[in-house]
Amino acid sequence: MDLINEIKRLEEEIKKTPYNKATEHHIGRLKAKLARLREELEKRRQKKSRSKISLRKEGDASVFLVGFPSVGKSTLLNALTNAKSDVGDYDFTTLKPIPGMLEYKGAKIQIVDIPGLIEGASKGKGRGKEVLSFIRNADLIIIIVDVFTLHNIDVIEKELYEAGIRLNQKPPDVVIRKKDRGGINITSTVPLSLNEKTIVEILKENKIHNADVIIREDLTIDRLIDAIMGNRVYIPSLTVVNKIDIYQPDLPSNVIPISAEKGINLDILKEEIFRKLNFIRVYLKPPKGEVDFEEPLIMKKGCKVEDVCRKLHGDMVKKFRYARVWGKSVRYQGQRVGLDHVLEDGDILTIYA
Ligand SMILES: Nc1nc2c(ncn2[C@@H]2O[C@H](COP(=O)(O)OP(=O)(O)O)[C@@H](O)[C@H]2O)c(=O)[nH]1
Ligand SMILES: [Mg+2]
Repeated sequence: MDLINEIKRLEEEIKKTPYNKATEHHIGRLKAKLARLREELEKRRQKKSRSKISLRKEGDASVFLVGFPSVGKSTLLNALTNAKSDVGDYDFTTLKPIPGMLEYKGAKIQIVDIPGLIEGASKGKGRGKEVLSFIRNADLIIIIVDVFTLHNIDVIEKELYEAGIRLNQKPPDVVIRKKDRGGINITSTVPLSLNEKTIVEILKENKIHNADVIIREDLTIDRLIDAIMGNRVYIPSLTVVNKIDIYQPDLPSNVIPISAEKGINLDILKEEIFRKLNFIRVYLKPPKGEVDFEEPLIMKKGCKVEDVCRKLHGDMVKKFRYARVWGKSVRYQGQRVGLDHVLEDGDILTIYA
């Protein structure tokens, strides 16, 4: 049977089968097979069309605006950055990403207007596959719809999911070590809802017959398959509803209502972008000089003094003697710390080398 029909058949069977303890392993096997066939289809298609979309990433992070035509992507890009993207451009066939730079709290954040996304993209409609594989390069995805098309939030999320893009998820905490013999050995550090038979069947469906498997979360069938396939990307995302100047529908609490044209809530959006990227600002103070409040170093939450040293200079770590910190991360101001010290937003740092 040809691949596309077999995929359809599996999708239908999965939909029809009720999920319970007795059917769990059966569904597991079907889903694993489906994932494998989709992968195969994907590979065949990729041979035909390599993505020709390209972009020079610049700044501390790249944020992609993902939405259907006419929702206001170009308008938002122009409002947030120095870019001049054509508003009301009805040529929806262009695939050229248009970048602009947003400077916020000392961070340089590249915002990219991604045109050309249409429904059915993940199934290969238009040049949807190319667009979706390009979106995998984002550091943050902003899903954008307007007040008339709220239902498209689900549609876009589904397209991204089908393309192997996981939003606001951590990668599954699973290690699979393949071996030559010995069968499948499952160790878990937490109680699992899935039974062992299901896990084994899913692995076997993916031609893994001998392996040590270490599972550190109570995962679902889908996340186990994600772990096995290994080619998923995990990207944070925000959802924005544009054109609230026209009217204000009831909105779920996790979306940001804005008007790109009238400039409503854009400050909130910028702050959310900064927060979602896990950025913190670290201000440097030379041992005998003044604090540089103009240009903070943009680091990630959880970063250590050592990470700052690496960012500043390759051999700073070797020359490092100690550092002093003023700010939220220390108990008393000017505290002496080592390379392992974890910094927080707004900290002032002096490094003694
Ligand atoms: N009322 C209103 N119209 C907007 C807003 N943002 C964009 N538009 C309009 O919506 C249309 C499509 O905008 P555009 O930025 O080209 O959308 P794109 O296709 O997603 O890039 C244009 O006519 C814009 O003027 C907004 O916040 N409010
Ligand atoms: Mg546009």
